[in-house]
This record gives sequence, C-alpha cells and structure tokens, in this order.
Amino acid sequence: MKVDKVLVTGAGGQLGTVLVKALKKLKGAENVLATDLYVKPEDKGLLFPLDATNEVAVAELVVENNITQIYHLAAILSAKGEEQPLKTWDINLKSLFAILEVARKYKLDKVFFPSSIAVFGASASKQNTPQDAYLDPTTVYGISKAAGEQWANYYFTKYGVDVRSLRYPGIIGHQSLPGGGTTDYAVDIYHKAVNKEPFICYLKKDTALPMIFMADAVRATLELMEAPKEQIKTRTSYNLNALSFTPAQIVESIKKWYPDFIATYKEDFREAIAQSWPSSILDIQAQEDWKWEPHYLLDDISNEMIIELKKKYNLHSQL
Ligand code: AKB
Repeated sequence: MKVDKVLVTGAGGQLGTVLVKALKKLKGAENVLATDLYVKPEDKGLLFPLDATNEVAVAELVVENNITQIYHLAAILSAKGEEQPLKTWDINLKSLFAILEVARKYKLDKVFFPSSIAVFGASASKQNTPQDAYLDPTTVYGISKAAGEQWANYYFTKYGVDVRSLRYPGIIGHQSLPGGGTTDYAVDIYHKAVNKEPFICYLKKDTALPMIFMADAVRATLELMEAPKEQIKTRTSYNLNALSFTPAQIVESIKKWYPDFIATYKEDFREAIAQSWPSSILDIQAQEDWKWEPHYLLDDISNEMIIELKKKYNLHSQL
C-alpha cells in the first residue's frame, strides 16, 4: 500500500503546532515533515527551516523526502497583514504559487490550503453567511485568501491538482498562541483568566465572530483531507461553522469558573476588521459533502481551556 508522505509549511504556528501532532498520529511520525521559516533552538530536529515562497527549496524537500501531500499553512494573518499590505500579499500569494506549482510539476496527491472568514466583506449577509456569498474582503489577508481560493480552483480545474480548502473561523486552543489575527482575543482572554489578571478587549463587547475549538478545527481539516475525492465538490473553499459569540458572551462563560473575572473594552483597528466579517456563517455544503459536524460549544471550550491552561501555568490547586 502507498504511504502518504506529508509536508507542512507554517508548522510552528497556532494551527500547525497541533495539526502536525495529529498528522503524525494518523500517518506515522516518520511520514510528516514539519517546516517553518524560523526554527527556534528548542524546536531543532522537530521543525525544519523552509521559506515556502522559494519554489526551488520546496521542490528540493519534496523530492528528497518523496512527499505526496502538502498542508500549506504559512501566511500572514488579518491584523498583522494591515501593517505591511504589500509584503502580506507577496508572502501569501508567492508561497501559494510555489506550493501549487510543485504539486503540479511533481504530481502530488493532495494539497491543503487554509482560507478564512476574512474573505467576506460588506456584500455578504452579516448573519448566516452562505458559502456562495459575494466576496469583497476589506483586509489584504482577506484579499489574498479570496484570490488564493480562485487559484486553488484553477489548479484543480486546469491541472487536476487535488487542492482542498476550509474557510476557518477564529481558532481557540490552549496548545499554542495565535499571532497577528483579529480573533486572537478569544485565546488571550483565557490566559488572563487563569492567571487572575484583568483583560482589556480590543473589540466591542457585542461584536460577534464565528469561532471554532482547536480539536474541531484539526478534525475538520483531517476529515476534509481524508474524504474520497469525488465527495469534494467545492474547489474554492468550504465555509466551516462551529459557533459564534461576542466578547461579552465569552466573559460570561469564563465567569462560571472565575466569578471575579473582569474585562474592559478599548477598541482598536481590529474592531473595524471584525465589523467587516460575518458574525455567523452557514456550512451546509461541508455538512453534506463530507459530513462535517462540530462538537464543542462555548462552555465546553471554556472548560477545556481552563483545565489545560491551569496545567500549563502550574496552577493545580487554584480555581
Ligand atoms: C484572523 O483573525 O486573522 C484569523 C482568521 C479568522 O483567519 N484567525
């Protein structure tokens, strides 16, 4: 039987850190090559340096390691992207082209390309945004993802490259820290809560955004990638829904464990980004095509985040 050999870019990031572990469990540790642009000394031997915008370097690793699948996670996210729009466009698209070209030239079996709710803008309905809403993103990250979705579809239609993609909501996990996103507050808030520190939120208290727990996000990714090819009917990117909540609602949930927890609100430029995104999305196609269903609601997420972060910070006895 043919063995899948998987290369992951951006493997040191928020999702990559956890997805790589799940992939190693599924495919065998020796069959997963985790790469990132920068490798911290403590990650040496686990992560390999790779500039994903360098097609030659990507091709070399693919050939040397008999790679058959690529999960291309490397990207600059929404908030960080606004600091350097042209660099963000360059990195996000150049790396995608490098991956798609290598996949085409070396006839790889599959490519995973993460998209985002950031592809939606003012023309999409704010609530229950459907899969096929008009895309007019407001951030350079959103523009790069919307364009990337079209390129994914192009490589599938024109060259038969089996590219699959999800529009992730904000991802909440205890294993790793997010960096440069608009939804990052929903992770930071738990770190503050378990350490009994006050939290200053950069969004307004009533700004709802779609979110997903890390375990659900990883499972969705693997279910999509493991589904039989003929079931994958959307070749741009699938809407992925789990839950939606506002900062005020996550605070209420945390207060069930920490009644004295306090959040104050001081909005910054990320509020405008959040306002341009859907507050909830519909994912009928994902449910129908590959049977997607989320498992974690807000209090389940709070429960796991608090248990795991207390372990991480060595706060065993404290409530
Ligand atoms: C971000 O906030 O930029 C990301 C995303 C929703 O794609 N978490």
